[in-house]
Amino acid sequence: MEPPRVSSSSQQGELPDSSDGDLELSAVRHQPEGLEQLQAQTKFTKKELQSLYRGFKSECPSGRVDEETFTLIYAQFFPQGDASAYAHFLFTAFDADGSGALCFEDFVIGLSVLLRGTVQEKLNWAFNLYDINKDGFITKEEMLEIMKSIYDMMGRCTLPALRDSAPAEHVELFFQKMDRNGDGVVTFEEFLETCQQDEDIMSSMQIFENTI
Ligand SMILES: [Ca+2]
Ligand SMILES: [Ca+2]
Ligand SMILES: [Ca+2]
Repeated sequence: MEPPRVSSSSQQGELPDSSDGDLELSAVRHQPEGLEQLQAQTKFTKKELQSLYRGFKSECPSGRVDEETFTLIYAQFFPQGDASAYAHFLFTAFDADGSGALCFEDFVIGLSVLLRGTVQEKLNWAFNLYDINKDGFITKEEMLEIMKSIYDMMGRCTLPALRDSAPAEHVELFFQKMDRNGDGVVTFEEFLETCQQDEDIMSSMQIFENTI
């Protein structure tokens, strides 16, 4: 593959230095136009983006992470449980363009929301994660799948009081609060309104944040 040379770009001089020729070529191929755009799309500075990019490329020289690799990496953080189901939902949420692979942009755009986003942006991201079929509504079935995957991932030993019914109870509680008009589904408006008014839910969102 022929790396396009963007010799006229003044940004080229600011690319991360690297003794690894391959990495440098990839950086040249990837960064010049992407970097400006990513600065606009995220809340990271150019320096932060460059540093994130170096980390990404050293972990993932191809510049793409498929779901299998993502799951393997993610599962290492939860050796006591089975993280594969939750990793799938996370992968889908990060893969905003639905390409089936995570590129650097997918990662930093997601990370920017999760680390630097406003409450509303974070909640929007969470809603999208819970809305498995992306139709704009969270159903009980979707919420149950997510809850089960989180409980599976945590493993039984870390939550000693855990019972088999716990995910379903968690979902019932969630719906009692969230489904404000009682039609059986939760819209983003309901989700947002409830979360912003309810400190319990905001703190239970920690479960979610801690598992990212
Ligand atoms: Ca993608
Ligand atoms: Ca849905
Ligand atoms: Ca509703």
